[in-house]
Amino acid sequence: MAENETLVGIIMGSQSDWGTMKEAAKILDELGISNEAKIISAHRTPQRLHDYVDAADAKGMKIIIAGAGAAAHLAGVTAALTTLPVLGVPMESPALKGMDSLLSTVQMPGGIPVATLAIGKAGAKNAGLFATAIIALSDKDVSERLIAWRKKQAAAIPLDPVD
Ligand code: RP5
Repeated sequence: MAENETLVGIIMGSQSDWGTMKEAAKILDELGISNEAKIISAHRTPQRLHDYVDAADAKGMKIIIAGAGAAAHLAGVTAALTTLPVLGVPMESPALKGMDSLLSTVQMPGGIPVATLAIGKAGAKNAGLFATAIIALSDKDVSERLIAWRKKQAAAIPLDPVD
């Protein structure tokens, strides 16, 4: 792998999605996985999406995490343009609390897969962890870091509830 290679691309439909999508970036940073975040909309900036996916394929990116809300077609259109794994994060949209985002992200036609995570911040965090798990399949150091992260998470959870 080249020194400055970006393994995970995080794309989102709007600046308004960043408060959620930064959870993916945070976990990837914590686990030492190179990543970048860009605002790219399937509807408002379609050419930017095409250009980004073409460049991602060409420069050796491994995974794209796509977060969008409402008529959330970003992950699906991204998946249509590449065979890289695409992880979809539905935003918790104000109008329908993310059900619109969830259904429009998850319900892909057979032949073009998107792995859809939970609505909102939990989904973004888990997308970062899922991307790490994919990379860990072929990188022992990453695998060890992920195992250590899980152990630390478990150790931080108290056994006894407090009032
Ligand atoms: C989607 O529309 C974006 O992903 C965002 O979640 C939603 C609203 O966008 P803004 O109107 O806040 O820019 O495309």
